[in-house]
Amino acid sequence: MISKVLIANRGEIALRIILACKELGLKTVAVHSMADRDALHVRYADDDVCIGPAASKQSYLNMSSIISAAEITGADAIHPGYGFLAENATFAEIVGECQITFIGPSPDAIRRMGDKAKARETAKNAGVPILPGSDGPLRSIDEAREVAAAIGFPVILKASAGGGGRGMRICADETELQSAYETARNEAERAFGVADVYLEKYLERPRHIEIQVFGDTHGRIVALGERDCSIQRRHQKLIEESPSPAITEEIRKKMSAAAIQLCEAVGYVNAGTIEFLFQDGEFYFMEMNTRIQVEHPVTEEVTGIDLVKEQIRVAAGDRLSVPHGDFRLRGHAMEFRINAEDPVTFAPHPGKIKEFHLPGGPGVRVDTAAYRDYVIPPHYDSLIAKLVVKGKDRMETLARARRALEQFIVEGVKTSIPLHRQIVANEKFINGDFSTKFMETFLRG
Ligand code: MV4
Repeated sequence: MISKVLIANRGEIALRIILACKELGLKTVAVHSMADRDALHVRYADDDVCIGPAASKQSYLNMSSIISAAEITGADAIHPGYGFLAENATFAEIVGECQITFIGPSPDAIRRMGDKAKARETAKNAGVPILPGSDGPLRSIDEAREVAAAIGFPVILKASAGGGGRGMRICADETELQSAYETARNEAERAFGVADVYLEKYLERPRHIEIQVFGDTHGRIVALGERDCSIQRRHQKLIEESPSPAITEEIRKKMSAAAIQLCEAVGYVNAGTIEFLFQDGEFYFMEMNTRIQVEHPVTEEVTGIDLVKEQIRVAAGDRLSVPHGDFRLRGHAMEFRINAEDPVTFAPHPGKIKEFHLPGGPGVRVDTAAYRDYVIPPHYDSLIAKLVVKGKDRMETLARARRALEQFIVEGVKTSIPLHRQIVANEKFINGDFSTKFMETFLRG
């Protein structure tokens, strides 16, 4: 069904997808910008095509260049990875119209979930718990005031077209709401071209817990456990783990059932993630991501499923390979995102990697496309490696994480490794006692 896959991405995820293709016996095509000529994904692919200048807009976001590259090389499928065009419904649509298989969900599913206010409504109609708030986007400041008065402060304004924290405003009272309403709309308009915002009850110390889901074209949908992604800074995840130290098997079952209900309501196909906020024993739908995520290896390590190979098989029309019957997570896994950034200011720190030594040994996996003497270009995100550690339980995983972080050597650029070393020594983190507020407190303390 599929014989040659074009990877419309770069960095570690492009490499990760190439590895999956190789295991499936498929040919690969790398596309790259002028800044990425020496990138590993270009070296490992069977074919490669330069699709434009360094700037993402002119290369990795350039739909016509990418489609042309597929046509020229005879690729019959495109894997978008994460970021760039992964959640662009128009791109998925064009790929399909060109008789190329898009390795991901339908354009319709991407569109329905891309609008966060609409996704909230879809979740509500599917019987998935949501936080009290507005029905769809707010029509006026008066409606915002009415809804807030009905549910009580604090509330949070979120951009319908947003996600990942941009265009959000927390409001403690009516005065704050009054000024935040216009600011949030302006910010949303500037960032996404759509001013719509919606309103929800604001939770003070939730955990971010997400369920990995997978659907095939034969109508089967499975939930593959959760990832706890509460350790974030400025809406960038730093550490993810599975299982979550915060939830019971009962909550896991309920969250998984809710995630499956939502997927069934939209006929979801391929890999997806349903994000929930969890606080005081209750969970609430937040948003859905219609892509493979950065943190997918955490789920791979506790389920034994190769999610990227599964994406390709499902896109080719195969049934999910996940066995029917009782599903259980095995052991524990954690991912540490290694970014080339200043550990204090978190500013990106591109440049040449002068020394690069990866940790290894039992339970250690590193997904990376970096190497010694590699020059990190300044044009893209700062992720240079994902350290993924697993063990029989959380304590063994933490012990392995500690020694792997000690073993990990990167010189020439500043990285988040020293920060991770500090976090894995923190008592609250060790005890699994944290919320999305963890990093704020941690960095102040
Ligand atoms: C929230 C919330 C509290 N209450 N929504 C942040 C990213 C975006 N996806 C949604 N986010 C939040 N939404 C309600 N109703 C708190 C956050 C939030 C957060 C969530 C996950 C991880 C880190 C965070 C940091 C600040 C705020």
